[in-house]
Amino acid sequence: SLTAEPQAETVFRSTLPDIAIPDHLPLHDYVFERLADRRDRACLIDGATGETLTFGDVDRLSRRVAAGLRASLGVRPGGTVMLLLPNSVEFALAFLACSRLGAATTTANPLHTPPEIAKQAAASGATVVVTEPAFVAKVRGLSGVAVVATGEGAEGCVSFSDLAAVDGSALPEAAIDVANDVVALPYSSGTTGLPKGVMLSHRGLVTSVAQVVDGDNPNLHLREDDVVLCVLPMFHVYALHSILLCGMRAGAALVIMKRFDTVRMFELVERHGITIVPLVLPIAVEIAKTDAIDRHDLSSVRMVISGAAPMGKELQDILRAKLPRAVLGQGYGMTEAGPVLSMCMAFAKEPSPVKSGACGTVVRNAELKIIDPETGLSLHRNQPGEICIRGEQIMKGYLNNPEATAKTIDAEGWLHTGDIGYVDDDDEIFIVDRLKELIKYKGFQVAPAELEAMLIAHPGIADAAVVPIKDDSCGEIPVAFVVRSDGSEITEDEIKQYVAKQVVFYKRLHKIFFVETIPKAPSGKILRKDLRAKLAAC
Ligand code: 4UV
Repeated sequence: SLTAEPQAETVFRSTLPDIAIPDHLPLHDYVFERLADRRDRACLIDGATGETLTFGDVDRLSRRVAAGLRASLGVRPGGTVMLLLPNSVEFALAFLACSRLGAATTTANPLHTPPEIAKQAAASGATVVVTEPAFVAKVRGLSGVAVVATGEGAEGCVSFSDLAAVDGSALPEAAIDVANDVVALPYSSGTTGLPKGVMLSHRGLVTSVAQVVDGDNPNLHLREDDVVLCVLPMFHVYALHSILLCGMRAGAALVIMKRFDTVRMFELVERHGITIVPLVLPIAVEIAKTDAIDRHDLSSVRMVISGAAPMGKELQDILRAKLPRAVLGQGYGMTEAGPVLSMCMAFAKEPSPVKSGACGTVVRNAELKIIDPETGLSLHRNQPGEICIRGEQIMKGYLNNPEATAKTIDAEGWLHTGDIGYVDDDDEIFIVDRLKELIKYKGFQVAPAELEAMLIAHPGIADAAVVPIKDDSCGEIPVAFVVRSDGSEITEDEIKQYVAKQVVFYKRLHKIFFVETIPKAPSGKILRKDLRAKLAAC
């Protein structure tokens, strides 16, 4: 009736009790909190050379790089530095250095094309780009941006080793407002539209790391004697958070691998006694397929974490058989969520049993609900709906984009993920579909809106829509429906090449379907569900 009380919401919480989370420490002080006990322990190991930095080295060098960025390049509190680096020691040092300065780091895939990089550099307000000599040519043309290059011989660049040679002992302590100052600014398209800067504050990231690795019974139990494989790209929030920051906070050592190679990875596991292997679907598929695994001793591995894209029960079962000594489970993250929403409870210090296909239980110190996307009302257990999360860890918002922020975080502070899932009787979360338009190729984000804008800009194309097709090894691949403009005879290959020239490899279109019209709602919104159904039918 009209006078009824509003219905009570069904809110899900961790099965672990809440813990005290430091709300006053900047991110670098939080990850180095126990430095005094760990100075001489291995922190970062370069997989290629075996070169090892201890926690003491990383602390000292990150102070030096901070002092160098400040003195030579004028990086100040509130500034922004872009990291355009593959996995490397320098990535970690530069990230921590910026945190010390009260500056934000915006991370990008070094394989991005120059226009993709230029867009992010301008939108984020970066005044410095740190990159490798091989990628310097991609950023030369950026105006108002100083370029720092690692390694040797990049002409016209500031050398990273010169920055690291600056005396760090006199670095003034930056006054950091932990609740508001942004420390990481990854780009994500979220539930709709183009990639946007996701503002993660010091307090937000500290909370998210603490939610998984802190407390007497941490949800993700990393120990000081753990050795964590870092092959996932640090420029993506999964590795930045759950490998680099969680690993350092827990006092574990990281073995840094620049690019993935199955046999090389097995060799590193043997050489360094790697215990924790975070991966994504395509790596899991490679491991499941290869016989090489039988020629290596991987018995040191005690935990395999999969995240960033769905991993089916079958693949999980194959992996479990190949790595019988390891606990296998999933984490579920989203850049905007800070990033971790849920983590497998079999990874806890006092583990509880989990089911194949589940992507964990909501992290502690947070609330999760499932809502009916039509009515917005919260749903009970076992009923699929949109997953929403609330807590100190979620993003502050999108940079310079209050409208997009308001569409994602509602007035009550709930972040709407655009993922469809349910919570079962044992509090485990299962993701079953995606409400949002985002496509995930090998765990990388592909924003349909970006490709659609590019397609429509071509004179031979009148209209276009980009949707995913499911794929066993990549998860999803982007394909396009295209309406040719009057008189246009543009071909599938021409369109594929036109896009491929402008975008990083994982955004390339794999198939073009020519159609008469793109189905749209009266509001003009593309009816992506209809297109996905059309693909499923053929
Ligand atoms: O914004 P994003 O690219 O973010 C991520 C983050 C993944 C993380 C982070 C920390 C972890 O410890 C970890 O295990 C994983 O991917 O993409 C967000 C979207 O990716 C899908 C889902 O649609 C998100 O909204 N996604 C992420 N994880 C899973 C997933 C999963 N386990 N299963 C299914 N889909």
